[in-house]
Amino acid sequence: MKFTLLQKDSKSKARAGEITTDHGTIQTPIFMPVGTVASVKGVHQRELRDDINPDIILGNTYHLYLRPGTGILEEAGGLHKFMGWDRNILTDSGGYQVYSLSGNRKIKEEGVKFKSHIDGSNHFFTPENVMEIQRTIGADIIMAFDECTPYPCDYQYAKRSMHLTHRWLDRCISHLEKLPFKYGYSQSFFPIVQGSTYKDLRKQSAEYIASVGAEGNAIGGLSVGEPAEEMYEMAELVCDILPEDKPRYLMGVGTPINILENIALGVDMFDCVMPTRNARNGMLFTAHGTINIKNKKWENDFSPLDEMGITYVDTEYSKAYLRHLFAANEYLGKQIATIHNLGFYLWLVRTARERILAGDFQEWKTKMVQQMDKRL
Ligand code: PRF
Repeated sequence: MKFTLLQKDSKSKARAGEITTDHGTIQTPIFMPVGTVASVKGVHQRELRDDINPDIILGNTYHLYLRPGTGILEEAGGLHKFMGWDRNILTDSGGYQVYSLSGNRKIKEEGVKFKSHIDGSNHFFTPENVMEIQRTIGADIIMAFDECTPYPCDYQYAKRSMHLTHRWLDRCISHLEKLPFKYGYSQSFFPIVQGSTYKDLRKQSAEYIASVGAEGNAIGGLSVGEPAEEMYEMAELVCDILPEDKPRYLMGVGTPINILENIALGVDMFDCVMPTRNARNGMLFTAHGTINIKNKKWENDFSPLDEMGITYVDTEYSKAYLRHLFAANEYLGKQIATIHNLGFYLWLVRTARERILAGDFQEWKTKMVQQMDKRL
């Protein structure tokens, strides 16, 4: 993997860059649509590629391990072949999903014992077997096995958990060295900064993560319920410590406003279920604020879904039509809303990149944040 920093903004800490892997180039800042179970929910791969056009999507180790399982993925020749996606993929390690989804989890030094959210069966994740699973899934970027602390989290717990995440990181790295790539292309490994909302822990964790010299670095444990200002404060502190010549990935963030604010602090990569999940509930993100398409006020509004026309659904369909599809509980409503939202998120990060390269990112960001902070 190669990361090239193309431009640093003069009025903020925003950066524009390029990551090149064996599956192509990722222009940063980037938003990665979430394809948890080898599917970006509601979007056909062809629409994803041709209409939304992301350079990279995300998959989840936790889900793919439980279903279809590593046997099927290995037999298919890896996740890219299995799902018919030949661009980049990043897999999260399960270090978050195991805490948010599975019941009865038990965290020990050795690893995490958990019950499947699908059938209640017992499983055990360790830094070692999670690296093996991610080798078999075959994503281009794979993540360290960490513990994401909840919010709020008392200082002693956050400190112990951060040290555990660091020890697990050492185990991930030494095990990975013994595991060859499986499918003829390389995989890059990103460690994850933790430390909850404590400045001294965040500093210590960022310094430790930076010291391992990985190809890219991630910030975890944020966007878990803390106020946005606290998230920004932690992200800035960590970005200032992480190496400048490596991509920085803020995990699970966030709203369009969160994304622009964190780009301004030096974050390069984002993922979040919000554009897809909220779409399925009838919430549309636009440059002028959010729309609840189920609202009666759209019943006879025959104007285009979004005048900006970023994706074809924006001009092809009216608000009244989409509202009708949601009222009738038609699958197509969720699909159209998902394409719109992902199109908008990708437009947002692409435009941020253009503005960074053009030198007026800060002015554009201030205007956009103000504009988007509305309910239409
Ligand atoms: N760790 C991992 N994945 C994550 C997170 C984390 O802390 C978060 C936190 N917002 C989202 N996804 N491994």
